[in-house]
Amino acid sequence: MRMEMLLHGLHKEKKSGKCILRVSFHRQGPTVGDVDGDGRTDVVVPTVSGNIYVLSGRDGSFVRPFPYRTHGRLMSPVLLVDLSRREEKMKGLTLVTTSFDGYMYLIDGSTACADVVDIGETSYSMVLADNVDGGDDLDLIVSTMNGNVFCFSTPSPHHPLKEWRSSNQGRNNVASRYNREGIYVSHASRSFRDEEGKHFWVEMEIVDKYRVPSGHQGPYNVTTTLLVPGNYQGERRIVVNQIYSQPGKQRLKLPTVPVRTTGTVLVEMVDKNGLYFSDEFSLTFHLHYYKLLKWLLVLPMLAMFGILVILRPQEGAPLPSFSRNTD
Ligand SMILES: [Ca+2]
Ligand SMILES: [Ca+2]
Repeated sequence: MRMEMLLHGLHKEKKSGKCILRVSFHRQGPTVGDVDGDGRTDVVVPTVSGNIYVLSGRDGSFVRPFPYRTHGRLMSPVLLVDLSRREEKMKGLTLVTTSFDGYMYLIDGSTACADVVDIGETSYSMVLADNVDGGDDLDLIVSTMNGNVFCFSTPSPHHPLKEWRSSNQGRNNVASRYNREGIYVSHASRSFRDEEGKHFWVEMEIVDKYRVPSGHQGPYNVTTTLLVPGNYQGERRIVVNQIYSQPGKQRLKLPTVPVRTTGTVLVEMVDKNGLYFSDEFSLTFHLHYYKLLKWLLVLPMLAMFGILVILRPQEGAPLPSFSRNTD
């Protein structure tokens, strides 16, 4: 595919029989994913004139029925996210973007049918995806020029690879990771917990769905870092570096820190093309000891209260008197 589409000015020109699309970019760049769900990579290009083009990654031809036309400028990359519901077969991706007409568009990649949300504000930043309010559904985050941050819940279940937390996903990746390529920490490992032993396990999975002819994108250079905040006086960064040749599940042993603190485990992966992927989760160390202290205080109080209730004086009984009986 000709990368001349990254140049300025929106022109279509015929050069040696190839159609070259030139679009104007300011902040908005292309994003990559299988938009229509046919198994082939597509490139999504928003333009200042308000059009969203989808180009075939194989030959740069237009993927129909795109382009989709919004009624305002598009000033940010288009988020590509799988919004299929639970138990629903994934058909393609949903294109999510804000336009300067004040709407947020959710465009189905296979049909180009859109749902719009009236925000009434404009935005220069990409719509992001993450699970911010807990639960297990994916949320969409829109920040606007008026200074508002909107969070929209979706009916789609959350998966770490569906997250899109910054426009370049940490470094240099503009491709949708879910069902494509990435690394994530398993649900059991990432659930919030306290670690007390000498070591703990991190279970992660390297996903690589690239097929023939490109084949797998390995070897995968995986760096796992345990970050602890300043109150820990030992070695602040515990780093384990490993190179895997195949995708799949991996387990890794990390040492716990000897003090009561919080920590974050950051898993980073660089594939053979230098593309960067990351995932992270937080946990605590030795907090149960602290919880025990709480019970040490509360249990005697509860016991005393119970004794007082059982041994309370019968109603109508005279108060004990310590005055001398003079009769
Ligand atoms: Ca496709
Ligand atoms: Ca959520």
